[in-house]
Amino acid sequence: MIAVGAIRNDSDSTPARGEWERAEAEALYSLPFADLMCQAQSVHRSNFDPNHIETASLLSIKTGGCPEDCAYCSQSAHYDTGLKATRLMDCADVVATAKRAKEAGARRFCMVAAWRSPKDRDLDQICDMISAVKGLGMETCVTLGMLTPKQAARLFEAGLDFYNHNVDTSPEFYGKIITTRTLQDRIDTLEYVRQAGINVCSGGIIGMGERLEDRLGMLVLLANLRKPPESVPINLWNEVKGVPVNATADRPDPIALVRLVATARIMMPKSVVRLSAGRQYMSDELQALCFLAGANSIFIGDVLLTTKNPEANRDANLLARLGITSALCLK
Ligand code: SAM
Ligand code: DTB
Ligand code: SF4
Repeated sequence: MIAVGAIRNDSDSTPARGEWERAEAEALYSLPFADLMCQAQSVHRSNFDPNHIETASLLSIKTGGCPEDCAYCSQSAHYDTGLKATRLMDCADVVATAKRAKEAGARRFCMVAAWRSPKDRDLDQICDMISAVKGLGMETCVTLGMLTPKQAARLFEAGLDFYNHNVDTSPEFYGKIITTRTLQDRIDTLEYVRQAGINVCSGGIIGMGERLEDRLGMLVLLANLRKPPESVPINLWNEVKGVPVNATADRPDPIALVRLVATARIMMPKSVVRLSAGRQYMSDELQALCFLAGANSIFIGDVLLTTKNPEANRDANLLARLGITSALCLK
């Protein structure tokens, strides 16, 4: 078992502070809006080009029938969501989809499997997919569930750039959302990924009925990892029918989302913060405020995995009006 923040002196210098207290996160989050935005924008400008965002595209390479019980997810076999489970896609089909995503403006291609953890024989196919997608000149990301250190090393050898594995929520709320694997299981996988030399992508979801303390607790957890993740996806829960979250969730106040993004930016200054699921519910103005607050990555494409994303033209149009550059082009 690996403790959160157990090893602080790794070889690369970590500019993030790494020892955030929940009260500090609360104090930042509660600043007058203009002060919070000013601080977030200043941190953002010191670390990134504020007029550029990263574009990533998702593909569900193995959909549904998942043995985990994540209470928000359409793909869990524990709930009747009406989703048809599929087998692992062929490598050629994955590469053809990646090629189309590249042509549509995606720089990174994220291949996602609804698994608790990959079987070693599946990993052969996954490694082939990673090498082939990398061969197209795209950055690669996979999300396959929990890994062993050996599996992480194999993915690194195949040329994997990023591994996505979310902490999802705060330590306190976690047990209300997932019972089939622990938060520590997830933290262990993140550490194996880090030790293998792969960049870490980890974030979570808001809008599942959690409290503000849980949202900030999630940011504290991420910022205090041995090294903060290189990518931090912030997902707004995308509604799916038939899962337990349905009954409890209220969509978060838009200003609360902007405050959370700004707080994430300040707490993890070097991380790319991705405005992930849930953009379909957001106005252009809300997304613009999130970019001002320091979000600098989005998923593009009309679908995420099983739910909707804004259409390509709407995204291209928004970015053009904001003068934000990306690999996404206006059709
Ligand atoms: N099975 C793998 C795992 O859980 O690590 C990978 C796939 S899972 C779909 C990846 C992440 O997507 C989850 O950890 C969760 O944060 C996010 N996610 C899943 N369903 C979502 C939904 N309905 N709305 C927003 N985010 C969601
Ligand atoms: C992440 O944090 N968000 C992506 C990616 N990592 C794998 C997934 C979003 C899924 C949204 C729900 C769906 O489309 O099924
Ligand atoms: Fe399975 Fe991942 Fe969905 Fe959880 S989030 S049910 S592990 S696909």
